[in-house]
Order: sequence, then C-alpha cells, then structure tokens
Amino acid sequence: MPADRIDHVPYPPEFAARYRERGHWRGETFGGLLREWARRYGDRTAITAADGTGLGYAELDDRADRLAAGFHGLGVRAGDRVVVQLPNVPEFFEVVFALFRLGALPVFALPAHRAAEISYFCEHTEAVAYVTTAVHEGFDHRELAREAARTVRHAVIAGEPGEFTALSGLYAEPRDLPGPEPSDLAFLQLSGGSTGLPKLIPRTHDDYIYSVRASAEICGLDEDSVYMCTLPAAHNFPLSSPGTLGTFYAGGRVVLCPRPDPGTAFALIERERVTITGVVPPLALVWLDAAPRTPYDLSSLEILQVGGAKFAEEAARRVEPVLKCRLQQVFGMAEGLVNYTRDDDPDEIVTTTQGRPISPDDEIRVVDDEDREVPPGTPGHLLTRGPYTIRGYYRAEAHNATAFTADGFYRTGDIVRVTPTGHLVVEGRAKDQINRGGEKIAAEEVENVLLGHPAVADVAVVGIPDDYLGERTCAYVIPRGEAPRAAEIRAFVRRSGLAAFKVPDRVEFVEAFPVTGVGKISRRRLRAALRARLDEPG
Ligand code: J2J
Repeated sequence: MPADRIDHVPYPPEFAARYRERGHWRGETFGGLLREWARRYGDRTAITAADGTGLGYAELDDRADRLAAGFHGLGVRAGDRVVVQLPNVPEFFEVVFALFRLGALPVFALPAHRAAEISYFCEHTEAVAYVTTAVHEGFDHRELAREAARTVRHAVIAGEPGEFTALSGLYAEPRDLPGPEPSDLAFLQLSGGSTGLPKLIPRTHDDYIYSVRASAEICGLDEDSVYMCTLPAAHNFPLSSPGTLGTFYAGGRVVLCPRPDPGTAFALIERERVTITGVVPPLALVWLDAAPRTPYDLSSLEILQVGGAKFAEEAARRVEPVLKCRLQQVFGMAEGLVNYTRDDDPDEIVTTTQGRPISPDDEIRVVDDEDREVPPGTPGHLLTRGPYTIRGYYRAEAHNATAFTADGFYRTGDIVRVTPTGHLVVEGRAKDQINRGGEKIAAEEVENVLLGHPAVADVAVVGIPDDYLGERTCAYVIPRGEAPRAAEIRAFVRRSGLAAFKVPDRVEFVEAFPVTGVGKISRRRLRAALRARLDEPG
C-alpha cells in the first residue's frame, strides 16, 4: 500500500485511555445518541426549516433509520465514504445521521464547492456516492453530479433528480444494521488547506462528541435554546461549536437559515425567537450596520458567536450595545482545538481575546521557528494536542510529517499570544492560506490552476488587507508575452471548476517578483515580500 494510503493516524493507546478515564470519551456514537434523544425528547422539535416546517426528534430518528436502510440497499457499507453537499435543509441532518448509523463516512463539502473540489473529494476518498441538491442559489448541482458520476457509483439528489437517484425515493423499511464503534471514524471534515490540494480531516465519534458536548455546556445550551444555523451547516463552526449537534445534545431546537443576509436572518430570529447563532466577522459587521434600522424584533437573541477569522476589537465592542446580546468569540479549527470566551469573562476579555480552550486536556504550546517555547505573553506558533484534535490528515502521510510534530502536536499555522488569564489572542498566521472573511483559500491551490494558463509564466497569490473581509486575494502574475486582461485571469479560475470564493479579487501584472538575497526564493518569502509592497498604490 503506498504511504499516502494509510488512512488515518489513531490516537496513541495511552492517550485514548487517558481521555476515557477523564470522562471525555464516553463510548457514544452519533447514531446511538440520536436514538437516545428520540427517547428523551420525543415529539419536541429538533429542526425548524426556513419555511417553518418542523421535524421532531423521534421523526428525525425514524427518517435516519429509513434512509440508512435506503443507503444500505444501494450498497453503501460501514467505512464507505459519501460526499455530502447539501445546503441548510433538514435533509442534511437526515442524510448525515443515516450515514452515521451505517458507519459510512460523510465527506462534508460546502455548497460553494464546484467541480474541481467535488471531483477531488470523490476521487481522493474513493467515495461510493455523492449526495447533493437539485438547484441551489441558481446553480444546478446535477452538473456536479455528472462530474462525480465518473467515479462514484451513485449520485443522489434532494429534489428533482434528473437522471440520478432521488433522495426522496431512498427512505425504506428500517433494518437492523450493525453500527460503528465509538473509536471509529465518523466523518471527514475539510481543512482550510495551505497546500495545492485540500486536506481531509478524519474525526472519530469519541472525539467529536466530546467537543460537541463540552461546547454545549460552555455555551449554556439547554432544552429552551434555539440555535440558528446561519453559516453553511457542513462547516465545523455551525456543526459543532456548539452548533446544530450541540443543540441536539442539549435537547434544544435548530432553526435553519437559508441565507445570512439581515433581511432573511433577522426575520427568522423574530419568528422563531432564536437565542443563539454564530457568524463570521464580515457578516457580524453587516448585521451591526443593519440592526439599528431593522423592523424585526431581535430581543430573543442572547448570544452572538463570532469566529472563523479575527474579529476587530472595535467591532467586537459594538456587539453588545447594538444587538443587545452577549458576544462570544470563537477561535476554532476543523482539525480540533476550539477556544471560547466564557459567559463570566469580563467584557475586556470578551472583546480583546479569542477565548480559551474547551478542555483541561487541550495542550497548548507557543513556539518560535525552531519549536522552542517562547516566554509567556510573546507571540509564537500555536501547536496543540488534545482529546479532540486529530493526529494526522486522511491519506496524507507525507504532509502529516510536517503538519504535526513527532510527539503528535498539530501545527495550526496560527500565530498567537497567551494572556496571563490563559486566553489566546490571534496575532497572525504563518501558513500559506488566505482567510477571506472566514473562507479559507490555499494560495498554492489557486497558483497551480493559474500556472495552467498559457499566458501565465509565474504567479503568486497573497492576501491583501480589506476593511470588510479582513483579507482578500491578489494574484501577482508574470505574463508570458503580452499580459492578458485581469478579467480573463479571473474567468480562467472560475472555468477551472474552483469555488467562486477562490477567484482572485485582484490581479496585478508584474515584470518580475521582488527577489531578495541569493538563490531560489521560497514561495513563502516571495508572498511575504509581495504583501510588504502593498502600500504602493495599485
Ligand atoms: C482568528 N482566526 C480564526 C478567530 C478561526 C469554530 C470557529 C471557527 C472555526 C474555523 C471552527 C478564528 N480569530 N476567532 O472550525 O469549530 C482561523 C485560524 C484557524 C482557521 C481554522 C470552529 N477562528 N480562525 O474557522 O477549519 O487560522 O475552522 O486555524 O475553517 O481559521 O479554519 P476552519
């Protein structure tokens, strides 16, 4: 078996034993949990869709069973991968819990992903099926199903299926199916990535359930909580911090928001008496601007979580006076570690830090370029290890050798400082990734596409400061011969099948890259040099 085919790096037995001993891992699976919730909460509403229709806990449990039988009938088995790309609709949860129950692994694609990403997920994971919607936000996802169908056995469509399998036709008589073990993988989550190809993050039932349960406790969720899923449901933040799964854990109700604009979101907050939701910083800014003039009653909202990218202190200070709710900063990553500011933290901490870790067993190291610990309070690279942080990416042994330390710490690529109170402040980033308002873009992935353009001799993609997004992307292109138009470069990326958010916001043509020192400059230093020139008028 080639090296990169070692699927996943398990927790070392002594760590697993410790996490069980401490009561973090309780031997639960998501399929088993849903059964227990159905018993405990019965007809209480688990999910309210945008159109107001509700789905009870027992009903969700039953539909997951029927769908598990349907997927089983298609030949989907424990351990199989299924790429799931669904918007914020109840079917997302029915499909995901059905797969959990079967022990098959959902691969969480985002609605914005296009042919390049979807084909890659299908091929890299050797997925047996792809589940998507018919049309979403004006885009026909059956086009993607046509691409995926080259490698997967089944494309399943929520809505009008065209030539594919209808999700609605899959609900079958429930069967007794052997479920997965708590230590088995539950799903593959997406990494923001810093290399040419996106990395997949294998999470187990044990570790993820711990992060979900502990998050629900930290955020004070209970049966009266109404969590609005505003960001795409498959993203790690709204899925688990504490997100939809944390809300189910607490017996609360999830409201699915189809679009995050203030008109749509505020109307749902009023109609459903939403108590908590999570957004990325640019969205928080839009909401802050819209709230004073909105006709909607937002008084039910108790907590606004902001995370995914650095939330500027000045904006953070506006949340409580403008939205009349508590701000909670969330600094998390799909690889594991999640930090929250707590309800009883002083305002100063809530507005100026990105919180502290979920678990007493989250190990944090802040180090210099040589992996030596820096003095307390000094910014450095954040390394972390703990009861819900992965030990390696899926089928990525070569990459894992540099993304993790020899003793299993994950190199987050974030530059942080730890305050005397133990809170983390994100000071910057050392990874080749652009954080475009919470959407992560690997510079290299876009560069690799652009290098395929006949008029591009060389290219470097960097993040440039942006008041609203925090950062946007700029492609510095050395043309081969006459420079093409910027619009052509952008259209080329779009045509390549990458998600639209990866299309460079700006294109600059240069004759040469600023090369300092002798020899071949590393791409990282090149990107740094280009960023440093940004003060020049473009
Ligand atoms: C600065 N940078 C942040 C923050 C994430 C909860 C919340 C967010 C994510 C997420 C998540 C940041 N300030 N508050 O999975 O469960 C940047 C860091 C981090 C990367 C992870 C969750 N919150 N970031 O954003 O996997 O650079 O997860 O390493 O998408 O986002 O991105 P992602």
